[in-house]
Amino acid sequence: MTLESQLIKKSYYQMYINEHENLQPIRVLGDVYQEELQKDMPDLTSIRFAQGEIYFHNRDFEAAIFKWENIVGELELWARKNIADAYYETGLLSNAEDLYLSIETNNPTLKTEVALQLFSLYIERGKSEAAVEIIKRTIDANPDYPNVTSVARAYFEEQQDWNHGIELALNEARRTGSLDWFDTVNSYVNKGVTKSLNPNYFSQGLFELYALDSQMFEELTSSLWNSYKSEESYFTWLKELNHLLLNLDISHNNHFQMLSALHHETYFSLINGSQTIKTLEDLVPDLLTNWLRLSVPTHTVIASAAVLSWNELFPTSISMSIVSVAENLIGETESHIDELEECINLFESIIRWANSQDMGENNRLKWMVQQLNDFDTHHLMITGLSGSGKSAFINTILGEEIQDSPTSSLVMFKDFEDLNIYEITDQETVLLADFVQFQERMDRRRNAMESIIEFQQPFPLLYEQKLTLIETPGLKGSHQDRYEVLQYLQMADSVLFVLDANASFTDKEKGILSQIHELAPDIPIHFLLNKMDTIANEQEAIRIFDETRSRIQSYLPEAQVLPFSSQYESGQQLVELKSFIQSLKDKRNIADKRLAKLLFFIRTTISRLLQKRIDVENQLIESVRWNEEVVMKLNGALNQLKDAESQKTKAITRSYRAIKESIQNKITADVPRILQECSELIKEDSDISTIHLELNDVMNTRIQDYLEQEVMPKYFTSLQEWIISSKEEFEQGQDFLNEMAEGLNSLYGEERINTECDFKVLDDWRRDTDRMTSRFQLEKVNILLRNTASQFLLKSAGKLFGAFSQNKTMLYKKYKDFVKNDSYSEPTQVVIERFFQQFELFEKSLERDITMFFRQPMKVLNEAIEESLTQITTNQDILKKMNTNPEMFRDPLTLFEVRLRQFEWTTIAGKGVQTIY
Ligand SMILES: Nc1nc2c(ncn2[C@@H]2O[C@H](COP(=O)(O)OP(=O)(O)OP(=O)(O)O)[C@@H](O)[C@H]2O)c(=O)[nH]1
Ligand SMILES: [Mg+2]
Repeated sequence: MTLESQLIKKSYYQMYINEHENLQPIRVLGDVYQEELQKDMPDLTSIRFAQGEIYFHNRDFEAAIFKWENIVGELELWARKNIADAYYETGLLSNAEDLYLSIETNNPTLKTEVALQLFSLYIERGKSEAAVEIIKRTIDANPDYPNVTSVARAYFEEQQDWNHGIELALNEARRTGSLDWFDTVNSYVNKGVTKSLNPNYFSQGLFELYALDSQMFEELTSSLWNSYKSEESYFTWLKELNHLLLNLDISHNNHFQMLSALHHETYFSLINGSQTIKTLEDLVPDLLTNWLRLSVPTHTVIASAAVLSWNELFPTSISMSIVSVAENLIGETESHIDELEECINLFESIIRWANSQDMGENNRLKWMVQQLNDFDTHHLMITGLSGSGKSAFINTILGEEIQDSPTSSLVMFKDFEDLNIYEITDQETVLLADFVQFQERMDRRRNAMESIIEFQQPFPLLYEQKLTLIETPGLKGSHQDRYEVLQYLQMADSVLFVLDANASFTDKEKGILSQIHELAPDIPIHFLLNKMDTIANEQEAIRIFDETRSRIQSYLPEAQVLPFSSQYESGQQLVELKSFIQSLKDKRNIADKRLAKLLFFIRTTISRLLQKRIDVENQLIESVRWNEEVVMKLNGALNQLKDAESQKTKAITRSYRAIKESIQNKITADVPRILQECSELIKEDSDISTIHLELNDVMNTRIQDYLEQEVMPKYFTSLQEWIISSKEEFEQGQDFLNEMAEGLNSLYGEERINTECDFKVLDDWRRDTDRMTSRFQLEKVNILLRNTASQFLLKSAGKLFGAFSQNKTMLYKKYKDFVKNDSYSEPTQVVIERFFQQFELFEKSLERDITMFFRQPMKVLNEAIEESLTQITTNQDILKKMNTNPEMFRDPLTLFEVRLRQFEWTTIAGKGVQTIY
């Protein structure tokens, strides 16, 4: 044992014991002590030090401290450490700490021992920061010292101090190259405690690990990959990883199963449409390069296909050498994927995405893909010119009168245990109630090509022949066929073209056939020479058949021709038909061909969606333009309406005022006369002193009578006339508005603007005028008793008259003159005022009433303007969004195309199956 380890273990005293093993150590040292004392210059230091150890071991700490206290020289610092240990043991932690800290030494062992003691002490005292600090310092200074790193690791793990734990593990792994430490790192990663670290934290370590052990490298890299998957730093990780892998020398002998699978999975999730191309451009080329470099055999084809398809859509993004590796590998290697399933997945993800983009309504397409995915039956499409007898043929072979009128939409006949008839449109699949409903649908001509009928029923022949029939409406021989009937061509595995024996294989039919061939060169076409019964005799029939067949075969050498008549009931015909059907069925692998068709549908779907997007944008632009036009017109209409309203208000109120004025004029003319006429009542014997009072009463009565009997009826009649003329005004206004609404509605294409005015206003007026003119009571007017100067004079005169009767005659005359000649302008005014008083409110509300009349159209126009304006802003917003981020839409479609190309590479290029464009 070295001196240092003795000091560490406090077994320094052993060197005194050696030959005295039988004696008590304390005794042995006691003897040595006595011996030393005998010397001239005794040195008791080492003995005291050793004695201290023994007391310490015997837990006599006080004695131990006493022994160690005065030690100087080489052992002094160890002695101080031991004293601190003793304090530690007795629980005097603070004293212990102070002492440990006071030890300043360059001896690494002592330093480390002190540090380890302090570390434990800090832990015990709960000073975790200090504990971490001291242990880290110790690891830095002396990592190889026994237990230092393991103590630290245990502590960090116990404290769940993962950051320090990882730091320690990774540093130690790198420092020592020990796989155990790498394994520790791996276990931390799997625990999920490294997620928050920047991915580049591990790069150098991984790089070094690769050189040490590629299996461990794969394991740790995969763990890290999985741990970063749902983190924000995921893309940073992928970049870091790309970079790392590119810098490694990876040979094909390495089988990185996990990494290959992760590349596979990551690549597909990256291109699922949720990322922009811009983001992917930075990542995918390197990811694919690395994938191909480390792919395991089961992934080789798909990785190669991924490289090739990505490189096709983003040329030069992947290095030439990798592309040519991919080209070589793809031809040589067997693909291990279930292409069909993947293909259906791709199709479904496109449809899902389309739905999420409000581009749904793909039900018909979905149905078609479903049909293609059913490999159990051969799809025979029966087509031909209208009236060639397709339906009759189908009726004959199915043994039922299913159709008797021209066929209006595509019908698929399938053998099934029950009768189910579905109508499939872009929006939905509807189960038709019964056969009658089916026939109704078939009779309906309009838009029939927009829907498909699936007719399920037990059909023994179809069951036996494993056949599904697709009947098309008659072809027209025009370019329209291509967009209507022939859009479904890819549903067919082969085509049976029905000819009428009376006019077979005409130029029109040849035209159609070349269209079919152009659209689907891969689909075999055969012929049914129908209506053979109509040919006069057998010889002629044979001639026609031979001639037609040779004409057909000179055009389509592979085509077969079968003579047929739905009029024949012979079993022979059916037997021939069955063997004919048998021979139609293509021998080639149906799955491969259907796959090509599915890829065709996916390609069409992608381009349709792109087109749809353009259509949407154009519709939005058009809608904005249209709404702007509408707003302009509506504003014009609104202004006209306002003009009409103010013009009508003016006209109606003016004519009302005119009536009022004429009545006023009448009263102004009549009342003074009536009053003047009252002068007749003044007689010579009238009591001059009271006559004015009597006169005043009479005058009021006469005016009352006048107003009630003469003015009011006249006023009433005028008002009725006025209402009639107002009605005319209103009707005129209504006519004008109706015309305006018609113009606007033709713009809308529907009865959108209703400008019905509120004629109830007139009823209200009628009722009000009736009520107001039915009775009138004039509040008494002070005509002769007014306080004007002349009145006053009269009154005083009255008093005088009484006193001086001799002047009576003269005064009477004068008074009479006065009554007869007075202008009565003031009382007349009062009468007018009182008369019109009750009409005041009515007059005042006229304007408001007229506004009420126009209220509805006003409201309708304002609402329509508001609606159009809202639509303009909404659409402009959508357009703006579409145009600021066009890649949001285009990118996913581009990525779908990448995936499509990939399948084409894996399936078609690999197997020599033709692509359909
Ligand atoms: N004599 C005779 N008449 C037939 C034969 N097949 C069909 N027809 C008649 O030809 C006419 C048209 O027959 P369909 O079966 O409706 O013809 P289609 O090709 O289905 O017509 P579209 O649905 O309009 O394209 C009907 O009047 C049938 O009765 C046949 O083999 N012999
Ligand atoms: Mg038909």
